[in-house]
Amino acid sequence: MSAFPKNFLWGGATAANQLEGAYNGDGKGLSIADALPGGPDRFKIANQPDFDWSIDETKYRYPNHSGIDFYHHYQGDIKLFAEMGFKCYRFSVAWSRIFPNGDDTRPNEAGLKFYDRVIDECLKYNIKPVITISHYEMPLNLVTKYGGWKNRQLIDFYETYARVILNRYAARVKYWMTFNEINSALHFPVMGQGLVKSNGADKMQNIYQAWHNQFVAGARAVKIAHSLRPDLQIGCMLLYATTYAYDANPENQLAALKENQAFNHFCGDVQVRGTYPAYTESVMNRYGFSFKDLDVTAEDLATLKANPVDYIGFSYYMSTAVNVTDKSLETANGNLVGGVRNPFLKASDWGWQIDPTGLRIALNELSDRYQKPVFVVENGLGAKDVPDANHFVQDDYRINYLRAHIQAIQGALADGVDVMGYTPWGCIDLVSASTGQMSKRYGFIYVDLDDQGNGSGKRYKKASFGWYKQVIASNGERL
Ligand code: BGP
Repeated sequence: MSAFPKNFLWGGATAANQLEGAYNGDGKGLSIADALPGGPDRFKIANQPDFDWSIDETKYRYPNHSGIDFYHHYQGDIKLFAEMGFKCYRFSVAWSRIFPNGDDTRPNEAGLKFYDRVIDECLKYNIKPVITISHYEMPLNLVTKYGGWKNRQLIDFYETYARVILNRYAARVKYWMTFNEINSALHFPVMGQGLVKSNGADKMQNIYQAWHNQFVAGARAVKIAHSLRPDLQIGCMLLYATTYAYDANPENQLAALKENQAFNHFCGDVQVRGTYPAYTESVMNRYGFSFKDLDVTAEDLATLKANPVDYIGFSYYMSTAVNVTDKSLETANGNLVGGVRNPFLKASDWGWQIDPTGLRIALNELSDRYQKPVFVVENGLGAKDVPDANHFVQDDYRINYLRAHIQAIQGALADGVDVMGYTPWGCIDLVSASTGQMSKRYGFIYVDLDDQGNGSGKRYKKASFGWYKQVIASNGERL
């Protein structure tokens, strides 16, 4: 018998701004992602004091503008997902396709129709859509005119947007998430909160205010979702980087615990438990402010309390290690977080430390902490694939990575964790969030485009395509 439950949600994950293209098509407005230049320095550039958000094609490249043109290829792409046997497909709705400026009085019908078509295409193959309401792409106007998520007005704009898409799609879509990797703002607030140095990211209080506003907005979406359809499942989405103490030195253990609180758990604690955790004040004091300094109303707190999320969605790519007692240790790169290099682990080409056991630990930690189902909604290996003359990629390195992580999920299931599903990231090659380039690939499907935008855009199955198909067909038996 397979270790995986019969209804386990095998699938894949993408985000609108990283694959759709058609960035200004059919009435879509600009999003913050559209205004970020491509290239590994994209966040650094956005944090310069004179960065002005106007798109300057003569100065920068914007690979997200064309993405992999999923906007015009979704039928063929979803057909390939169906061929792999996907039970679900996690994608995001681009807020700026629905409300081009974020503060419009009416939604853009052409944008709504696009997702009607995507959803119907999934349902045609019995693929359950899993929708992220906001994945790193708020309308740019909400940043330039309102200053991003530190402004309370965004709560109402998000609520209006969430109500529109929930009303439209709830009958066909059971699984939702409020904000992608909400906690990533601790280190990189630009994509999720619309905050850069010039509009407030230099002050931690603004990041916490923005989070509070997002928590309330998310809770309002949960309320709408449940009033429309009581069996609808709406989760939070965390960037989870399992965090170890480097060694048994109690100082390092305490530092790791505090790092876990501040990064891995704070946002989840509020969204799942509906209240701010006891350590809130201690975290905020570390940054020189107090919870009392935030704009928080009694009504906000009641909204949070009454509308916790149903499950915990999270991304998992790597783990980190904390050492505060030895300053000479080598630091590590990572998915927006770093830490020190862990001598027991190998790293990807981008320095992300590969740790399948860390996923089993993450699943247990989240499940124990919240007593709710958990959903691995992102995982994968970013690699520089080299296709042969027939455009075939023998990506055994990716298969090995995914196999080990699926085995870790198997382990967690045996530990008693309620795991809903597994949607590896970038199931089709797309533009990388951190590098803004095509060459960091995650997919089972190779897309013939390079960092300069050259190539046919054609799709080719990699070796991992056939492998994942067999994994799903055997419900995780044949790895
Ligand atoms: C997560 C994001 C995704 C995605 C992924 C891989 O942080 O939710 O949007 O891109 O990581 O990261 P990258 O593309 O930087 O390799």
